Amino acid sequence: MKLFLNTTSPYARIVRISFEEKIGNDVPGELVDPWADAPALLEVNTAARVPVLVTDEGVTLTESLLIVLWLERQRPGPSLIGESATRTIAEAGVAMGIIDAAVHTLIGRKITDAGFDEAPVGLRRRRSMVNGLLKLEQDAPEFETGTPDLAAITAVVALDYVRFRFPNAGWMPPLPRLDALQSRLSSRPSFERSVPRS
Ligand SMILES: N[C@@H](CCC(=O)N[C@@H](CS)C(=O)NCC(=O)O)C(=O)O
Repeated sequence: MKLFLNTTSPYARIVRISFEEKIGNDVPGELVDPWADAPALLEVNTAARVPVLVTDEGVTLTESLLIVLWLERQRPGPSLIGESATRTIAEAGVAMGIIDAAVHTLIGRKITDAGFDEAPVGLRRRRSMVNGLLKLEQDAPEFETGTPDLAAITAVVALDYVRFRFPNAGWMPPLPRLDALQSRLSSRPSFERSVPRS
């Protein structure tokens, strides 16, 4: 089994954390730069994006949440779905909206580096980040002990990624409840090992 990843992708981080929480180890990884069109990555993903999981049978799986779905089927315990599947999936959806908006902003800067963030589409993406974070703050995913569920995992991945990509952003609202969740989870090996770094 092998995971194609880079050290900044929040999508790859969700998969890494999910694996480590389930099986107790980081999944073996191959670092690639998705923007460099590495032949090895193009061979396993026509979309040339990370993450990609190559299973022991040699099947390639793409899309972070589909990989987590596959993992959940392969290894039902401990579950990442938590006590209430509806709540977990609803909250994870909000976190994915934040992650997508942040990643799209970075991509927008690649397309037109002239002020993408302040352009109408850039401002929509910023609104998605702020409103998504505020929604999660209002009803923050819970974690006390045991295995964090997908809602808690994606919320912390989203928060860490926005802070990593937009340090000192004046538009970041105060997020005390999300910060408290982040500090409860950040020392777990799965979160610590995968913290975004350039
Ligand atoms: N929906 C995909 C998104 C994956 C994605 O966009 N990955 C980024 C890295 S954060 C990438 O590889 N981008 C390269 C590109 O868009 O060409 C998932 O959930 O896995």
